[in-house]
Amino acid sequence: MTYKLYYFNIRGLAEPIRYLLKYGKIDFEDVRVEREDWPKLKETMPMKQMPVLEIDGKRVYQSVSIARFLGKKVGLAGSNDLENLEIDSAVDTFVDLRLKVTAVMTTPEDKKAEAMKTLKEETVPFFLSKLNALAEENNGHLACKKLTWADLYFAALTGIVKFGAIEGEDIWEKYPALRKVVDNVEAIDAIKTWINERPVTDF
Ligand code: GSH
Repeated sequence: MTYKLYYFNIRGLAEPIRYLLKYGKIDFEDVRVEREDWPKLKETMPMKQMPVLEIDGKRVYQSVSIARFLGKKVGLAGSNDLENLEIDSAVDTFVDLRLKVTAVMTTPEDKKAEAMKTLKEETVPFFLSKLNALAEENNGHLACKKLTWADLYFAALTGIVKFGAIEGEDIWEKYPALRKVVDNVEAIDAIKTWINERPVTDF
């Protein structure tokens, strides 16, 4: 199978997919689309958005669906339906938070300060304390007491978590079990190597 991943030159929503491909030692072309080339390429994409993964010429989309597919492929899915439900619930909870964070990023300037205050003081603490409790129950993983694609999904998107931090605050101090999830993922050789070699981008 040949894999070609299309995304912008940022970690963003493609990074969980990159983590999973690297974890599974699956070769892929990491296409990083320049902003000026996007309007034309956009028209060729199934949902006019990225990330898009081209598998043997077929373009598939939706970052979570792709991560779930790759999770199965690389042995990071659950071992039964209930475990898969646990993984999906953890990922969907994190996606709820991600969407709230991006909503604030795109809030009109005159309402931004208020939206940011709610995000930092209410939304982020609510979601991260729930996810931290999950990580405590699961010994440093988000589900099933073992490494699953939910952990890679979360660890790859820590930029989102950090955006929700109060200025100057070390977010992990309050959520040590989540720090453990990230540490566990970043201790995997293939991920460590990728972090050292990937292009340096802001988010
Ligand atoms: N639900 C989609 C997924 O998870 O893959 C969201 C994809 C998405 O929002 N992509 C953004 C995009 O392509 C970048 S993060 N923006 C450019 C555009 O819409 O023109």
